[in-house]
Amino acid sequence: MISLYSGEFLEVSIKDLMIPSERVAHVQVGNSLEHALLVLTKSGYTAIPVLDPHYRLMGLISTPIIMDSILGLQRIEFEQLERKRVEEAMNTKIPRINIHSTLKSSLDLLVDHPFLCIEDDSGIFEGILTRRTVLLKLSQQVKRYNKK
Ligand code: 4BW
Repeated sequence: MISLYSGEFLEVSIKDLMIPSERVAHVQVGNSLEHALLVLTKSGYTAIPVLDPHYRLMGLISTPIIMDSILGLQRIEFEQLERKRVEEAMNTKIPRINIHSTLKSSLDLLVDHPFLCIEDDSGIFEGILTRRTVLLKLSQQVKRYNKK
């Protein structure tokens, strides 16, 4: 049996696992949907954070959200991509975690979300915690345990 209560895993600081904001693809609230689609396509990610000009986390934008927001009754209205702003389409109901929290408080959220956005105490975006990073950490832990 692996004891996940060993402070080595569950008590790991989010700060030590996160992808820092400067390495996270993101868009701003005032950007057009066309720009957001460009960033999503170029980065290869399905969903990315939306920030305000002060680097505060406002929501998430994804390719399915963009496509849905330009879907007309008869056709996809591509001309809307240029007109519509990210803030009109983004998902604002997203889980947020504090930079001072531990992995323990984030595990349940990662079941339903491929990544979690991390904020500091004043709501400034600090980075993301992805499923990949957490699974990688767990895998290292299991290998270490098996060697003992
Ligand atoms: O461009 C990519 N590079 C790498 N190294 N891996 C990628 C890339 N695109 C996809 N992946 C892999 C990752 O394992 O596919 C998984 C699902 O991607 P997603 O969700 O559906 O675009 C990736 O899993 P993950 O690393 O655990 O990341 C989970 C989600 O976190 C991604 C994406 O929405 C977001 N994300 C990850 N790194 C990001 C990011 N968003 C913006 N910038 C980043 N640097």
